[in-house]
Amino acid sequence: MSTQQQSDPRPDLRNDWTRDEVTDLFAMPFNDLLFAAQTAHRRYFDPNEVQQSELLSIKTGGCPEDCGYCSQSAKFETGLKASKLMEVEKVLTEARKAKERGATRYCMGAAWRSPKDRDLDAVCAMVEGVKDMGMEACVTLGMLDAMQAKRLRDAGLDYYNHNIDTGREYYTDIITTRTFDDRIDTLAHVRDAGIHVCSGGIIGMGEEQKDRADMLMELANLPEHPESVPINSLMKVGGTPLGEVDDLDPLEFVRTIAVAKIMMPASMVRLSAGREHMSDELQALCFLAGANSIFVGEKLLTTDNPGEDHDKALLARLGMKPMAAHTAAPEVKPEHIVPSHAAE
Ligand code: SAM
Ligand code: DTB
Ligand code: SF4
Repeated sequence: MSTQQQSDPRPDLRNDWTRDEVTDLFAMPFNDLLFAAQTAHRRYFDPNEVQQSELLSIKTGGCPEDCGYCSQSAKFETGLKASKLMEVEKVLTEARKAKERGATRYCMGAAWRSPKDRDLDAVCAMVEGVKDMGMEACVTLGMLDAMQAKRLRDAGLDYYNHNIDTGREYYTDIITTRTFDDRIDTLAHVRDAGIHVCSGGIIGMGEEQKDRADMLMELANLPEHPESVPINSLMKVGGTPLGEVDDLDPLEFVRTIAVAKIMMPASMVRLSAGREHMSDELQALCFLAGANSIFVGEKLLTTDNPGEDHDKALLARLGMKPMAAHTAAPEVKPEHIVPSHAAE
């Protein structure tokens, strides 16, 4: 056997998923699906570790986009008070508190369609300040062009969050002010600049299972898998078009996490928005399905999150520990390296 054959350590990272294959994953018996997802997860990660990020809305509300789920769109009456971009020092004071609470990554979100150049100066200063504290920095600012992505990279940005939100076909039911391909273009600029990609979507927006399958297929078939895949459960916001949508079966949410992990096993799958309304038992199932990253703290951007005390107790009950900060892609664990022909 040649060294070449033996040394392909990540034969399960595919970018050629078909809709039929993903449909078949969703159709698996629940126990088989969770077993497959947990097995895939253990090839790359310690199953008892969870990465913790904290979020801050650095520019809230008044957004010109019409994302049908969002409290911050100026198109809907949600009762949210809009505010302008926070001062750099105020953001860094909040970041310091997050670090003391145990966050290893600080994520700053702005309700923009895309950032203006003078705003980007301030955001770059925030990124530099967060990095100086020894945390990873993540921002989500809307659409970026290639130059803006390079500026953020030069400031030391580790991750850029930009969600595709749902499948390509359902996208136009949710957002009309930009296209699905606009999102894909920004992801390419982020990747080309050398920033880690954080991209996922929202479950429970009235979509069908095929839309969830399409969303995961789009993410997994990008030239490289996003390093971080946030799966949000819709936080229903009164006044938005999705404020009264029917609840989705929570086990279907778990299924979506499991399918994401099987398709993108080396990626961190983030159990994102919606934990506030989930039981501890449901969250435990999400971890079993391969989620290994959460947002901590009392607030997400504008909606509630379980808070420090509850999360500490939950992780203690599950014997889970915080993951140390690291930005490199995980290597497959040595005991799991298989000759490439064995994966065919
Ligand atoms: N304006 C930027 C953008 O859209 O890319 C950044 C901020 S935006 C609030 C970040 C992401 O949060 C969205 O892409 C969406 O996936 C998620 N999100 C927003 N509102 C949500 C809600 N009500 N429930 C669940 N996820 C939500
Ligand atoms: C992501 O996928 N989820 C986070 C983060 N990326 C920026 C945001 C969730 C927002 C939930 C609604 C709110 O708090 O406004
Ligand atoms: Fe604006 Fe982002 Fe909310 Fe869409 S999700 S309305 S782009 S803040």
